[in-house]
Amino acid sequence: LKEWMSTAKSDDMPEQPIVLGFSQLGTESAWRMANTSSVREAAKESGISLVFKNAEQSQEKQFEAVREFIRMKVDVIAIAPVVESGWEDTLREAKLAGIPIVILDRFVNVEDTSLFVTTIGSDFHEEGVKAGKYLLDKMRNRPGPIRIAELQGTAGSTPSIRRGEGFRSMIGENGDMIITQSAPADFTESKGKEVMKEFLKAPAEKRPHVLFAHNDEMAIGAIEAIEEAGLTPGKDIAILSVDGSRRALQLLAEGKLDAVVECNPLQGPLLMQAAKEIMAGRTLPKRMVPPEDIFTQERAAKEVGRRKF
Ligand code: GZL
Repeated sequence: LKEWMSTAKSDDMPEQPIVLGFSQLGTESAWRMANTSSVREAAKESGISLVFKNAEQSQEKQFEAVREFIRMKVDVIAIAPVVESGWEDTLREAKLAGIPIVILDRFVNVEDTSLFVTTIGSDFHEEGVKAGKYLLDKMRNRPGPIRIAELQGTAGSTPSIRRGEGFRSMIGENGDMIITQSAPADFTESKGKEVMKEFLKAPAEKRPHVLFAHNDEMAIGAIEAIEEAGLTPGKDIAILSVDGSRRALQLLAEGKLDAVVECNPLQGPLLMQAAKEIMAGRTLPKRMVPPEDIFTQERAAKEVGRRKF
């Protein structure tokens, strides 16, 4: 009877919830806040116990968070890495502790890809290509030279590197389109405004015809700078952005933005599924990419109400 009780007890006992340690990189944009909400909600729905740490854009704080998760002996660690480089040692510590790692959103640049189980995130190069394709199409009948300003995201981050590459791969061949000004603005509204103000100090004949902003916050900051300079966004300067937040879709409907490339933040369910599969001992694909679109002015009014962030 005693033995039966012990097996019966263990069968009936509710499984220990999976403990997932998540190092989120910051709170810099609506996209990031939606990404955090998606992870929190999906953890709750999945019965996964989430230990959440916000690194406020500091890679050092992300290293500390991973070390804390190792001390806590969590089951799985997820990281949204603020920049791609410098991750080998931290990931190796987790591997040596026998804790599997999922890379979320942005990527890590490591030789040994066995240091993480899978990456869940957008194809940022394709997002840049979409922006470039849209611009080529919009400008096809306009005589060159067309001067382009670019607000890059956080220097060294995957979306900033790859969106820039994708965009250039499209407009590079077209000699009429020249990126005359380009600088990082950290994916924030305030920095986007500050850097755009600098761009607009150029003499009128050097002023950009087009702005490519690597996310909505920087585009919104740039619009403020453009209007404060007495110029009309969407008329004097055509603006392309990435993410697809409600604020951006509203500006798209008002004609202040020309196109917004979608970048999907709702990765929570995919992350929880990955954690469960890892704990069940199943192997996962090395890469999982959410579906994404591009929004133009024609569709803006209809789409703005559907945005979840
Ligand atoms: C992209 C994500 C970027 C968003 C920005 O997946 O890493 O970081 O485009 C956010 O809004 O700051």
